[in-house]
Amino acid sequence: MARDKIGLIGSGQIGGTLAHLIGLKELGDVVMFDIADGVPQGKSLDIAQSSPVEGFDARLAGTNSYEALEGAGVCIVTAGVPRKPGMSRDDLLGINLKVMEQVGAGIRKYAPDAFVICITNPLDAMVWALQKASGLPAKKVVGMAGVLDSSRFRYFLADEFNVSVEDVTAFVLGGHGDSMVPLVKYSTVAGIPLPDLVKMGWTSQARIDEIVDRTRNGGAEIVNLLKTGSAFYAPAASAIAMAESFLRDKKRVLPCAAYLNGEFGVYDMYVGVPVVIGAKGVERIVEIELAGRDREAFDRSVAAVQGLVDACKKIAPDLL
Ligand code: A3D
Repeated sequence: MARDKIGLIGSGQIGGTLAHLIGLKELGDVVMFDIADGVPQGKSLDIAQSSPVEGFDARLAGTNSYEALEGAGVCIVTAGVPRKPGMSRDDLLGINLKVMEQVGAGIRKYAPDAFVICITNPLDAMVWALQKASGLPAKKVVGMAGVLDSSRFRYFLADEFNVSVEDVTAFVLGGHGDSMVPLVKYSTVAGIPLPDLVKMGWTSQARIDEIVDRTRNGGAEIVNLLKTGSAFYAPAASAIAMAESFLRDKKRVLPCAAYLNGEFGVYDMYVGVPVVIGAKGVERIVEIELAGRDREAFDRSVAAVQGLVDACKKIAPDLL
């Protein structure tokens, strides 16, 4: 069987890490695309030259032309510009929206059957715009945020309890970052929910609240440490987990920004919810009952995403 072809649209910090991981995991052949001349070519060659040492077989190529994405089964999108000092959220939205329009057109033309994972920020609005611009079925276009947010939460919890990260599960809903909604009662250590662990004296509610807060600000903590740029190892690993579930039809249950049209009472928006990812893309949306404070927090998160989507609609009415 021929290897899968994976297109990486954007070859910056995350794009390079994605290519390296795809090679190490032998997930397929890689085409790195970027508007910056030489960057995708240089990074793909560098990673290809590591393959004899690491012992993986994959073809890696770099390009500045969308044509090279022809036939890609998966496209992971990180193209865009980061927010710079003095730039408002709306300025960033406007610039990256234009990028999503270009990327969407390229995918529609050369990789219309691909499973598309968007990482570009502001995530929930950009994945919405990318789906509209590409015209691909909504179940084939998802956003990566929840896997990263829940991985950060799991890591902090494992550290708190001094147990393996493998035995910690975390459940998060809602938009990316500040408005993320961690569902503490569905987050567990070996199946034991966090509220029970508080009762068992493993930790206190105050510590859990601190960990939730640190998770919500997980991206900003790294930006402050790095001074330039944002996190890229964990975001890349998270997108790879989603791509792998699609390519290997694993049907993993992962929190992703998925298109909702009625589920959770949300219409025509991408919001972070648990989904099953298999060979058909988003095969199922796991619609849990939300009540009380969880519902309120989710609604607040949805309202924040709605604000961004409304801004997109104003800037680019043709997308609708
Ligand atoms: P960076 O290293 O700047 O890479 C972005 C790349 O996009 C650069 O190489 C640019 O040349 C390229 N680019 C710009 N415009 C275009 C275009 N029109 N077509 C093709 N390529 C283009 O950024 P990064 O890799 O660190 O991050 C990529 C994106 O992911 C950013 O928008 C980040 O904000 C976002 N991000 C999201 C998360 C989430 O959890 C959602 C986490 C971390 C980063």
